[in-house]
Amino acid sequence: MEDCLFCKIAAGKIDTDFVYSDEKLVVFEDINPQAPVHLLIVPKKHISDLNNLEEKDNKLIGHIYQVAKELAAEKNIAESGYRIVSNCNQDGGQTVYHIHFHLLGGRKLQWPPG
Ligand code: IU
Repeated sequence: MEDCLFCKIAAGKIDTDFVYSDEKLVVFEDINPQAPVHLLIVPKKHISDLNNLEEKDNKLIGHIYQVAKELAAEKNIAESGYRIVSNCNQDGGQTVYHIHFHLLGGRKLQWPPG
């Protein structure tokens, strides 16, 4: 996807400090953090949103949660708690149409979300 911002970031075409990266995904700090810890976990594969997730992506999604868990421990929020969020479409608050997972923590998060 040539015009996709997160594809470009994941491919290293836009200068970005990665907190973590491997062959399947990259992780970087959200440009507009909503919590003391706010990381974006972004697969290298272009999937526009959760509605377009396929069965063959299940292993990737499992890997994303494993990496999220490890990063939460590294950021010292594993014990206090944290949240993984993937917004889908307009009502879900999605603004970037390349699937991603917000890892939020470092403060008491409200529920229900706004
Ligand atoms: P959303 O769930 O699609 O709204 O999440 C997109 C996030 O990407 C949002 O939190 C933005 O602050 C963030 N972001 C970014 O980190 N860097 C960018 O260049 C852009 C958006 I555009």
